[in-house]
Amino acid sequence: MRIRVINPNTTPRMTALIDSAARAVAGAGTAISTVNPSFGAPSIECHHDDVWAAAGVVEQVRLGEAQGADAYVIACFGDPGLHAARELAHGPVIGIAEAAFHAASLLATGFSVVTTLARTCVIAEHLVLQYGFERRCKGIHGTDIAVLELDDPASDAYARIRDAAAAALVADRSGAIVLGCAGMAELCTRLQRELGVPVIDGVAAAVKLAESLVTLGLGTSKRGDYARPIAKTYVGIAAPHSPA
Ligand code: 2AL
Repeated sequence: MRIRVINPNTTPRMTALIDSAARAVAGAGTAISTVNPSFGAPSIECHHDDVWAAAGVVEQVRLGEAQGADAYVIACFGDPGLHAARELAHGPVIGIAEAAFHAASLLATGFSVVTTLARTCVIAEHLVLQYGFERRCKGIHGTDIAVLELDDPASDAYARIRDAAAAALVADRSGAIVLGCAGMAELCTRLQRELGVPVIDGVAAAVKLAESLVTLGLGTSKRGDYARPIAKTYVGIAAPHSPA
C-alpha cells in the first residue's frame, strides 16, 4: 500500500525527519512517500501558520489522489486541514494528534501532552475537545521550545521535554505522554525508556493506524460531510484549488 505522509510545514529537514519516523514503523508492504507543500510556513506554531498549512495539506492530498495514494498522514500536531483532506481522499486520512490521542487512550486512563511553544497549547486543547478526548487528556504543557529548535543541540530540547513530561505525569496523575510535535519523533524511544511510561509519537501511531485501516479495506466515508467538495469556481490565489 502507498501512504503519503504530509509534513504541512515547508522545512525540508523536518520532512526528512518525519520520513525516517514513518519508515521506521512501516510494514514490509508499505511504501512511504513523505512530502511537504509548495507554499506555507516553515513551522506551524500559531493560528495564522495553521491556515496556510491546511491549504498546503489540501494541495498535497489533491496530488496524492492523482498518484494513487491509499492513505494519508497529516504530520503536524494541529492536524491542519484534516476534514478538508477527508473530503478529497477516498482512503483514510489520519492526523497525528488524533492518532496519538487514540493510542494513548488504549494504554492509560489519562495522558498528558508535552508540546512546543506555550501558545500552541490552545490548538491542542481545541483538538482534544473536537475529538472528544477531554475525559482522557489530563493536561497540555508547553515547553517554549520552537519547532525548528527541536533538533538544535543548543536548545537542550531533550532534557527540557523529559523534565516537562516527568512533571506532567505527577501534576496530572497521568499514565502516558503524548508528544505534541512531529519534530519530537526522534526523541520518543529514549523518553519512553527514561520516563518508564508509554510515550506516543503521533507520526508512528498515525502510520500504523493508516496501515491497519487500509488492510481492513476501510476508507473515508463518502456519505454526508466527507463527500467530495462541492464543485465551484474559486478566485484569486485559491483558483487552482477549485473543486471540480
Ligand atoms: C508542530 C508540528 O507538529 N509541526 C509544526 O510545524 N508544528 N506542532 C507544534 N505544536 O508546534
